[in-house]
Amino acid sequence: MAAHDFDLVIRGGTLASAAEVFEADLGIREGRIAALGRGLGRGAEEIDARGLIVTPGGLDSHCHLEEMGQDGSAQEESFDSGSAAALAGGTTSFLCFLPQWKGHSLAASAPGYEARARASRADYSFHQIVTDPTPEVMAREVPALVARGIRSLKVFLTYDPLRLTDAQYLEVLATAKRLGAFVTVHCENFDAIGWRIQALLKAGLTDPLQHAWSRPPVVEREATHRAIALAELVDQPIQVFHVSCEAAAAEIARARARGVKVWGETCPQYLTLSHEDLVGPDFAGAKAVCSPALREAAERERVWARIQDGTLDVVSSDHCGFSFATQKRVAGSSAYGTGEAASRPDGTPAFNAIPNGVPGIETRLPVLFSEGVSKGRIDLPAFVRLSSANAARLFGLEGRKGSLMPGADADLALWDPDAERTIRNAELHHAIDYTPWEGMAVKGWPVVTIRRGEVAVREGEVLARPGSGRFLARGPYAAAAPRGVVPDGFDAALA
Ligand code: DUC
Ligand code: ZN
Ligand code: ZN
Repeated sequence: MAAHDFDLVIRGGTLASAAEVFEADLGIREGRIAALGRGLGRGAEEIDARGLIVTPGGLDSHCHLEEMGQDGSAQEESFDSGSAAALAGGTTSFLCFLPQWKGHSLAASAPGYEARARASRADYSFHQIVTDPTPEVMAREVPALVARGIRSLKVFLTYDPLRLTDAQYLEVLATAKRLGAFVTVHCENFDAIGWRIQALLKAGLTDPLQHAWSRPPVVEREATHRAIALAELVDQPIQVFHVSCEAAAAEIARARARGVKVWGETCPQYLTLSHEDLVGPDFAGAKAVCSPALREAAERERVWARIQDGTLDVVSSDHCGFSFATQKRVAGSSAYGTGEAASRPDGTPAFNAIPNGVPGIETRLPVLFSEGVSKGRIDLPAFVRLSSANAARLFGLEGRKGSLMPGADADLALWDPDAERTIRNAELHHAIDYTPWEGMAVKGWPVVTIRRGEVAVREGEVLARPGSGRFLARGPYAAAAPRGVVPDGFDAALA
């Protein structure tokens, strides 16, 4: 008889799944959850979880790591540092992006990117960005990608070198439908933003705050409406990325009420930051430049309300690694900026040329736990749905990630709900020189992170080795399947 029943037992914790909260021990064998129950048998290793809350490890379904620019440069956040930060913040797996550059095949766009990702300490998969949906890319490269288990595409309706026309977006939707792939969409109106930028620059308004003025909620609402309408026309499921405002969320809610398969994601920055973070001495507002832009302070509670009513059901980080001392200060240093690289007399970029994005892969869950669970806006099952379970369902990882059911990967975060911490960049594990949440007091912190049954982080010390993360191949799944409703019964995608 074996000397022990399990490799690891998490004993005496409060378990929180996507559906319920209960007291139980959790037994792990060979990296998977093997049993839940009271008084489980012995483990070769045991963790005393009394007083702790045990949730599935986070799945961050939208983060930018070591993303390569067209000139071959890579974002400062490496897979090694970014995955260490993810694990330290209770996130055990993530989805990031394979780029495509206009005029280039998928294969030629990011040579070596998948090899770089093998340095990850957390499990990972990719969304494929499509910027140039040529017949060759759509007919040969995307099917080959899906066959390899990369089953989600990302498209942009803005950013000059990335955006698709409506005709191209329709092509991507139709291809995804034929292949059973999922589509995620960045929704902002490119021409409207360009028009506002020119007028702001002409008026001499160049500060980081004007980034928000250049792309107000109506610009996001219009593109969200259009993205959904065209997806409805094709009958292709989509997720609207990083919803920042009620007006865009309302478009999603209306479409869902019609039965359209559309989902909405938001990020901690839209729940906690505002225009006020875009203002400050010494160009500090650039730290909070992201797109969609931060909104007026009152908008945050409206976004929370859309979380509470289920319209927005995933909270991702949209982590972007642009350090303040380096890339944030270099005009046009990223494709995630709009318009010519205009600089100001002091050398800092005008608002439109600041690289867009904030780092948040490590703080995503502590901020969501503190502002959500500790402040009573959401309960623990909602926290689990928002932080992992819903993303697992939408991206083909259901039953493997975001679950406490026997058979799921033993990815867990053990939360001390009473821990009071102040977020300090100096204590984070990412490679970026700032956090927009510097000085924020949070209540609740993940004190242990377990990835596939191994203790990956204990009290802030990252134990998981670079290269120990695994690629997550994804097969066909229900959320990506069309619902079978097309206008007049004529399916143009299959004709
Ligand atoms: N928005 C950001 O803020 N950064 C990266 C890309 C994006 O869409
Ligand atoms: Zn985006
Ligand atoms: Zn993004």
